[in-house]
Amino acid sequence: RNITDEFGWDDYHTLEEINIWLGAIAEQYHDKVTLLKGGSSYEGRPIVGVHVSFAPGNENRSVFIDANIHACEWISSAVATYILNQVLTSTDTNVREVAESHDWYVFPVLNPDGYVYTHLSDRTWRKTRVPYDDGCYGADPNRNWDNHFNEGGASDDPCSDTYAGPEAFSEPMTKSLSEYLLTIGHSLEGYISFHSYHQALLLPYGYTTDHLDNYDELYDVGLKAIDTLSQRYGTQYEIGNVAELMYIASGGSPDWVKGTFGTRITYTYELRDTGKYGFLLPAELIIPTAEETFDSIIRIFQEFAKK
Ligand code: ING
Ligand code: ZN
Repeated sequence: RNITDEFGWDDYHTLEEINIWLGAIAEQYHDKVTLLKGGSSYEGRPIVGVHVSFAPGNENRSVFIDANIHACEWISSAVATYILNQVLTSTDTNVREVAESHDWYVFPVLNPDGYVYTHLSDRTWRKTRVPYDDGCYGADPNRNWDNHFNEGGASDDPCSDTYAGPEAFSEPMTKSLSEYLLTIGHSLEGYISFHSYHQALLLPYGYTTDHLDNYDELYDVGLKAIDTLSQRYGTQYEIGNVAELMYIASGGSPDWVKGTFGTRITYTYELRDTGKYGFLLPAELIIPTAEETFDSIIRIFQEFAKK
């Protein structure tokens, strides 16, 4: 029996279930999949991911996918694992073409301490679990990266949900993951980060409304991607850079990746929905959300393959 069938996407999974599944995938596809530790958290949990490679020579067309940097955004890791499964098992020829012409790094849960906390104590917890002043915990791991750190859209208050942290990379999770990224970043063609919720496809930057060097091509391909996304269930997405479409937010992971490596294809998804359920998106919406998102991911890499 195929391990991927036992995992399933009709319910959300615990950190332990996700990590066991990743390990099983690495065993089942041992010639293609390598289990990775991308760093570790304050409470000592590994940040587990996988590297998928179908052919030697694909290294320079690598795509890094991460999710659940924010603990409560459960749909994000469900979509990331769905994508990983499709990359390995889909029999669709268009999917196979994109999947096998790239290397894939997939890290479904960047913030394991926070994720565990959302399962045990507070379903809407967002941040890390590092203890700070006033009995408050955690910095916002998407405000803690060393790129225009705390230059707007972040808080100095440890009790705030967007607390930047005492300094850039104060959080073991962002620090250790950034160190891992430095070892592979030069080879990345794509960096895709999953968040929820807003139904938006976001471009860097968050720290400034200035447009990045390849804004036009990312916007152009992004429009095609959200058109493809809408075709399956009619889900409407917005597109724009973080600072213009959402709000100023400095110290985010996409800004750091773009700023450090210049990664050409850099998108952040704000997945379903637009607020009806918010972070508590019902489990029966995982598969539709994942399907439409995966459709759009394939479109992005098809379009860039033509460029
Ligand atoms: N949204 C993101 C946040 O951290 C974002 C938006 C993306 C900011 C990329 C900066 C960079 O606020 C959610 N929902 O977390
Ligand atoms: Zn988020």
